[in-house]
Amino acid sequence: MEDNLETSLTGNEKAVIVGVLLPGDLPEKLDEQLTELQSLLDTLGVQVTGRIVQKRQKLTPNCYIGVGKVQDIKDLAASTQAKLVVFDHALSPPQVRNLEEMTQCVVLDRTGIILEIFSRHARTNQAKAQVEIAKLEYLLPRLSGAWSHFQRQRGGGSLQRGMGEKQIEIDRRRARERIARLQKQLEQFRKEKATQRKSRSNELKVAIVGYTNSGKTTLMKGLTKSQVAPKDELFATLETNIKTIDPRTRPKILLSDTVGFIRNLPHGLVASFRTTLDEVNEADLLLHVVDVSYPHYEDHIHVTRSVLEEMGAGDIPQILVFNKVDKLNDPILPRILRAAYPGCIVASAVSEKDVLNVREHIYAFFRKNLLTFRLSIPVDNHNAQSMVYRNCLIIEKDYDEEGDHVLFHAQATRATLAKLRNYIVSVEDESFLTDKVESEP
Ligand SMILES: Nc1nc2c(ncn2[C@@H]2O[C@H](COP(=O)(O)OP(=O)(O)OP(=O)(O)O)[C@@H](O)[C@H]2O)c(=O)[nH]1
Ligand SMILES: [Mg+2]
Repeated sequence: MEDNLETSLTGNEKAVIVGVLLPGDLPEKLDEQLTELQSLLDTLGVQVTGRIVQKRQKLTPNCYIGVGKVQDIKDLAASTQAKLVVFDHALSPPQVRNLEEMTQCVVLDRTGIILEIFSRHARTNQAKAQVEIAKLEYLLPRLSGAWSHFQRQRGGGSLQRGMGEKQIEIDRRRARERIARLQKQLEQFRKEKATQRKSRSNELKVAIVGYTNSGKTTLMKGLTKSQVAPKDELFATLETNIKTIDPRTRPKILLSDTVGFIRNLPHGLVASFRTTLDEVNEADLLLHVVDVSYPHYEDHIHVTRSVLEEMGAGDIPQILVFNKVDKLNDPILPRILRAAYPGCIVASAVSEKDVLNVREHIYAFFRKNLLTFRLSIPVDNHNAQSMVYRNCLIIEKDYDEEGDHVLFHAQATRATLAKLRNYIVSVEDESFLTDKVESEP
């Protein structure tokens, strides 16, 4: 089955990219979007040999753009030896078929390209299953031979049209069966992850989110000093990576880096990446990283916010981190940003000083949300004491006069305090976070 659906590009292809300017669209914006499409293709190793832009009043259902323009595409592709034509918009399966016939090229749309990148970058079984589902769902209605003829073409055969109706039916059925199997597998992963998350319920969780390539992994690396390699590629990270921000803090603060977002992220992908994105949904705080060196960064903010909304994570508190300021060298910009987005951080993820500042903001956020309290725990209750050592920031430890109770003055989240409720002596209003940490005896 998978062989029939194999769409992987070899990496040496040349492509012509196509964008459509509709009434009300700004030409510069389309230009930026095509540049983004070009970097998506670049990530796949596909070389773009030319761009075609058409102004249109409306899109035509049969081949999306005008017939004259299709001829231009065909000529440009032929003169630059491009075998691929990539549209910035989503195309319907019949449109792809018509366009392929007319241009004698393999026609792909943006969704297909994004899926291809995801599929190349998937490393864990979970990510692989998630991508495969999205890809199969995308390909199902397109199983008319368009993709498999690409295979044949790559194999050196001539450009043939279609495969037998019967074969298509068989392939569709097999695709559906495979999707069902993969979904079952994912459900199992989800359950395992939910159990893992439960065991971390006393910890504070920060998820780093943002547009792809905004610098999430770089910031994660700086904040945790871990060796997660950032890459100048779109969708370099597909799995969730979780690390403690500083192993000494109590409660522990866990940081997770995850898959980036993009304009028109295929819906199938958002749905199948639910397991990965669960980490975001359960975070106490989101660090929303924005690449401010991109001229239309506001669009990226908007896209990220709407994907978060779609995932049901729109209400989680967010700190905006305007990243890559070092690339701009604009002394006024930080002030403008702070005025326009109160509470934001302006930073460069490659500057140690800036990363420390981000960390301070995270601590400050939680400081506001921690409770300070006094506990009295029987000396022989090792379970409760160990919970205090693991999950609370201990300000002071003492013994009562008889020496049969340990007295803690400490801070923790509401969830932790709820678990220690039997030992509470008092809860204070004001709270503060210190770096003083006592280690477990
Ligand atoms: N100059 C500069 N480059 C940065 C900064 N932050 C990240 N980069 C670079 O930007 C590129 C993308 O960074 P990543 O950290 O991989 O971005 P990401 O958001 O994790 O990307 P995906 O996982 O692909 O969604 C890398 O080449 C980084 O070295 C910064 O503050 N300044
Ligand atoms: Mg990343």
